[in-house]
Amino acid sequence: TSSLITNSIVPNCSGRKRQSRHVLKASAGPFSYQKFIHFALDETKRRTLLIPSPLQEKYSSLTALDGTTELKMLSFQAPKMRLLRSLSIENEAIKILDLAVFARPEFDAPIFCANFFTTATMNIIVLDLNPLHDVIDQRNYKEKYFKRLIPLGLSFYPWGGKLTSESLKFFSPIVIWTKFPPSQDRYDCLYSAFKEYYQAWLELIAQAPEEIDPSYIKRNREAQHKYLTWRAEKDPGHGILKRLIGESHAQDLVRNFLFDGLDELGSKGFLDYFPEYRREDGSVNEKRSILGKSFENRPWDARGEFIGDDNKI
Ligand code: BLA
Repeated sequence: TSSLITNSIVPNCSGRKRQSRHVLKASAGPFSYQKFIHFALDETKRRTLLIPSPLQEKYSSLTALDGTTELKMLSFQAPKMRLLRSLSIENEAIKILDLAVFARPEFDAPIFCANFFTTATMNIIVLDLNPLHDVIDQRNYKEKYFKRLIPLGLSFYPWGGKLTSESLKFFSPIVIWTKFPPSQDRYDCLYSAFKEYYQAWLELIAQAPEEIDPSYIKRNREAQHKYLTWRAEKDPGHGILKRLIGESHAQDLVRNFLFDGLDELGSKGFLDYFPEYRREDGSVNEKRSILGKSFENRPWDARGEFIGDDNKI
């Protein structure tokens, strides 16, 4: 593995900039997301009874069409957790982690979401507690879960730039949406942030009261179903999965593993939730965005107030 030495300004995790002579690994080589998964599982087991999900039997590992890349799947459930699942894909050239935890619909807790895509030249990072309900217009939901977490979101990460506007509705004021070139410092910071966000999420779910009003439970179920429907149809990772394991395996993995619950939590289809994607012949527009890309800069201020253009979402 060759490495190149550069002089760059590297932010540390606390947000202060410092000058450092920095070693950039020229390949995605020794770095791995496995310890992120281990951390999440260990911490969850410390706090609740985690048992394997029925999905585990069917989804455990898969070898890609190239004959070498392994896809590893883990899935669990717990008294308050409908599904904790991770997909990791690692080879010499790429490292991918998709880890999410969905509460049972009796809880309106956010969805833990870690999506990391790493190549030899670039990292595409989303780390968030995706809100189940609107945090732009529904003040009370934002206050309930995010008010005390706002300081968590003030880490150094520069905003990753324009993104499909639809995605923003699924993000919280503390979202870490960023891109960066390979750097050990940044991986270390990312691991710290992951640990903090995961602990914060575990605390939220531990404290979340169980809803007994059927209309609230229904609302939570529908919100989760809409989220699953969006991601099962439009998640940016799909293209890569198709290339790795072929169209039909990718479809199955996405619909029945990553975003499991589509068939149980609701019966609406993609176009019911996102009618703007309807084409004249009634099919779903394949574009990844109808609203277009926007938000060049972070649309949340340091107090967690939305400062983006509402018309864009
Ligand atoms: C890019 N991934 C992105 C982008 C976002 C996300 C916002 C920027 C491109 C855009 O959509 O405008 C992630 N988007 C999310 C998440 C949500 C969302 C988490 O709406 C949740 C609601 N990324 C992965 C995995 C792979 C992956 C598992 O998490 C591969 C298997 C790849 N993401 C990936 C790639 C890009 C990307 C290749 C860049 C390609 C592109 O912009 O289309």
